[in-house]
Amino acid sequence: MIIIMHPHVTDEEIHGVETKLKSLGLEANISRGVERTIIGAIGDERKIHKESLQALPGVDNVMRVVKPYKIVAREWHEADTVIDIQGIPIGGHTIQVIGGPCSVETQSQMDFAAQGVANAGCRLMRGGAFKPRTSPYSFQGKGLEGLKIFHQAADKYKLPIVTELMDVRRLDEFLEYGVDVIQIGTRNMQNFDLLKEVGKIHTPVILKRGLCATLSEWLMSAEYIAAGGNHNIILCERGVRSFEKAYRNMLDITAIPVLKKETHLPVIVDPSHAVGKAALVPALSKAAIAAGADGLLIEMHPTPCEAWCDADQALTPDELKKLMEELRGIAQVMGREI
Ligand SMILES: [Mn+2]
Repeated sequence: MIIIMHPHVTDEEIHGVETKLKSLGLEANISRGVERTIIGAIGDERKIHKESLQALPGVDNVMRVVKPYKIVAREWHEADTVIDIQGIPIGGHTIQVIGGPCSVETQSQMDFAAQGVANAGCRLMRGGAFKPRTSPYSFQGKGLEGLKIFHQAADKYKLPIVTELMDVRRLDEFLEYGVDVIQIGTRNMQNFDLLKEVGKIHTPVILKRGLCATLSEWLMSAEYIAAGGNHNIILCERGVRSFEKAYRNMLDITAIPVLKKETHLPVIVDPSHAVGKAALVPALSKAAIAAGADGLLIEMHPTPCEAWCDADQALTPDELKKLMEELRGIAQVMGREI
């Protein structure tokens, strides 16, 4: 059961609902979003009479949500959620492409990358300062210095920055350095402590799908963030592990329309990490838009063959620009724009 409160609810009204639930032997999970406060009733729901809660001050609606994920479920929120990132909407009519290198390397590399991203018509930029690498001997990222370099490059073109948070102890620094979108990577999709912490802030979060995660597990992870009060969640399909060796991962295109049915959250696709080869990125990007994705996360490097990380899958600035032009055609067919 979820209790959706009025937009301008008072603390007293929230407390009233909490008290009522407690008197019925249930616990209340209070999720204070920017726009809405949603109270989840935890416990034996059979004791609750919907009407008695509905009548409480401040209550907008009471719903029984059958799904294990509630706040992120389409069941209670029919309309698509549109997330605002420094004035750039994700999840609405316009498809957003987030471009940039795998990792932050040097100031000039990031300057050229930002120029390429802006020139291609992308409105957000990606780049990793803290890198989750399979081998401990691989390059681990530039760390906080990388965030500074990233901002300096992206600010020139007013591109909000997207970067991965791996360690909960870095969250304050991420906020201090003005990270616009926090990415939770595939390996951390079920790092519940991390999810709970990003649930306490309101910075938008891109939650990537785990390597072997089912859609239900993924949505439960999103629910962890939402339950804490952060409703600004963007799901990112990035390929799942399969038996196939010809490419890096298998992009689950089917996940896009299924997620669109299950959740009101925006769904974006990362074709670069899915396929792992630059030449195949355009085909997957087009397929993703055609299947209903709200955006793409694409790796682009000023000189891919010199990239310190994921060199095989990065597009050149020219290739990104060409792809953006092709994607505009697909978006138009879909009744959308880029
Ligand atoms: Mn990468």
